Amino acid sequence: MEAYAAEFAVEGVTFSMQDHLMMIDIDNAFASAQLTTHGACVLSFVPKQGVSAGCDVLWVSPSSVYDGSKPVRGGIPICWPWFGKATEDGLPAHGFVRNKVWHLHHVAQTPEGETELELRLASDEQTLALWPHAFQLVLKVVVGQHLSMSLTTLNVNDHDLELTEAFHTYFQVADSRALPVNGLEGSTCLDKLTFAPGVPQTEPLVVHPPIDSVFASQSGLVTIEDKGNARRILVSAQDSRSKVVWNPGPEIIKGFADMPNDAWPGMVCVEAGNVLDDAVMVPSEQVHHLTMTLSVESL
Ligand code: TA6
Repeated sequence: MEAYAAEFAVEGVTFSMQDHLMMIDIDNAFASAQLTTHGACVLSFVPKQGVSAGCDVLWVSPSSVYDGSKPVRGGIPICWPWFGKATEDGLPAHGFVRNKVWHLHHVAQTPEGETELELRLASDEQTLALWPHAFQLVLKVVVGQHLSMSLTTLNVNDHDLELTEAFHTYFQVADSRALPVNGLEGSTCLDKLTFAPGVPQTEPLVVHPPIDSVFASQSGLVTIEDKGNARRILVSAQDSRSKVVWNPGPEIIKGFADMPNDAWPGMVCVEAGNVLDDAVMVPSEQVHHLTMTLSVESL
């Protein structure tokens, strides 16, 4: 922590420890934000202007664990190089990079007063034991009026890489019951709770927890109508062909030790990525970028 503080003496950027995790706090003219190097997870984004001033866009569970044994429950965990359950027993769900400590490579203030950060992770003995491919990952985060994130996968192998991935974003909402999520129309909805065959999504989604659905072949803007906070959250993603919407509801949440039983109405996950059949093929020596921007406007 001291080494980072000495290396990155950038205005409005401070470092601290929460239990075993290193926290990076950002405070600039546009917003405050928090990241942890554990999983390169953005944990908070609070705009300073507009309808969302002072109100976090992201949700973090009050019973999250910060001992490094598992990802923090909330914020924007990175699922990579697979999304969801692993195909082999004994491998972690949602890949392994959300549970690795990333290296902070760069922090700077832009001429406009935004704060940009870059975190990196490369394959090592432990990751090669879980997934036998070398890789380099770069996460760029820009904290400004909007929160922008870009995850770059560099395939350093002499073979192609197939992967699935997602920014598994937990949004804070006033009430997730009957919450409209717009923009999923035209995609194919695959219900992971019923395993029913995919059906075309013809209407704006009305979230009735529990929900755990993949929206395949969806690459457009998605908006969350957070009526109780009088705000619309915009999720804009590039090179993302899938979205996932998740809320455990009152029963499934009881199986999560790191979420209070009554937490489900205050959150919803809307995840941008490439999952299931929307898997990405990264050719040898090539890069792939998954990019997402979160912004907020008045309803
Ligand atoms: O994205 C939805 C989902 O895959 C759900 O099935 C649910 O289990 C959730 O993610 C949380 O997964 P985690 O591995 O973080 O407990």
